[in-house]
Amino acid sequence: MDILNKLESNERLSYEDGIKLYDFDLITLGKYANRIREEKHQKKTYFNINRHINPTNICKDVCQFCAYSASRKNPNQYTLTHEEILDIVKNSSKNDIKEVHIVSAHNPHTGLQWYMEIFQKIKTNFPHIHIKALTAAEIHFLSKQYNLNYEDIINTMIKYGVDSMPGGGAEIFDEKVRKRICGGKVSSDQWIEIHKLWHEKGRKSNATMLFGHIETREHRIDHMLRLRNLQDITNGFNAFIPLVFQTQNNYLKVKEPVTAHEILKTYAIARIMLDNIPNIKAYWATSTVKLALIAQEFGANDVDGTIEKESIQSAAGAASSKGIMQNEFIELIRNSGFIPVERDSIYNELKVW
Ligand code: V47
Repeated sequence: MDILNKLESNERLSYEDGIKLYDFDLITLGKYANRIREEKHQKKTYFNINRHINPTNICKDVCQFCAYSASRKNPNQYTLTHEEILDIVKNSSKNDIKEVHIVSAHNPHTGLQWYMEIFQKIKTNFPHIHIKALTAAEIHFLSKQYNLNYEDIINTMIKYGVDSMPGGGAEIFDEKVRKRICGGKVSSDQWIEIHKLWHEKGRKSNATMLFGHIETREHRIDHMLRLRNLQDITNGFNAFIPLVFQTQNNYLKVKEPVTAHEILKTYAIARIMLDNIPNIKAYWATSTVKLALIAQEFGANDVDGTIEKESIQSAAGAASSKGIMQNEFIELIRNSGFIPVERDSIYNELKVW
């Protein structure tokens, strides 16, 4: 059966089909991606009110794409105290945040308790706030550093109050590309294994893909299909988040940022290929707000959150360091013809605007 017939009859597409999709013109891709989006979510676009916190930038790994971790490119090391983190949460709770998204570098000096106890302190003081924390890359780092297995770390996270896992650290699963851009940290199979274990505890997580650097279209499709395979088994992913590579202050010599055209194609293809992941998130911090809004017509049904402070992508050039105001977000979604829906971290609808 040819791809158009498969698309018309909502049939699952193969790896080869996925690659061929990139040869389709953008408008045709958008038509099919939007049809799936509307079947699943109609005109609703999800966002949340959240706060990103990055407690330390001291990292034992040197990922070539990273401008955030303290290294030659960023000599300003920091590690927040638990009191400072609690102050941040206290201030942000005045803005009615529903989630803290806590992701750190791989700091070998702090101790496991520093990583874990902050979750307990946040939960005790702000029990209504969802804690989305620790990427699979951090879990892998902690397991190696403290000689514990993944399940020990995951059980500790749950005990200390982590509710869900963010999708970071996935980068690109292709082993050759991975070796070049982030050799030494969590491997692709380990990333998948950690999310599988987390899902088996009945918990939800997200999955990212960093694209627009040295990977090819084939690597992107391979990445998506590895996620689709796991989702068939666990159904634990809430959202797929294609992260657009930001080119500044890092070790990858990518001169030309990926084009808007290619970004929209990638969102649309993700929507089509990932038939079992309900939400495709156009993370505005990496796509820009304007493109995230257009992505709503190319399969994306989520634009992430208000964030308040963003340090990872903005270090590499993204205009996201101060987050976005809730009212502005709502107006932008509405003015682009979609229905803004505030969600919680696991996609329960909180308010239709
Ligand atoms: O894994 C690092 C990426 C990720 C760059 O789960 C870069 O809801 C672009 O995973 N250009 C961390 N990206 C952020 C992340 C995330 C963000 C928002 C929501 C969720 C979620 C997860 O940031 C890393 C890495 O792939 N990153 N450097 C860069 N130069």
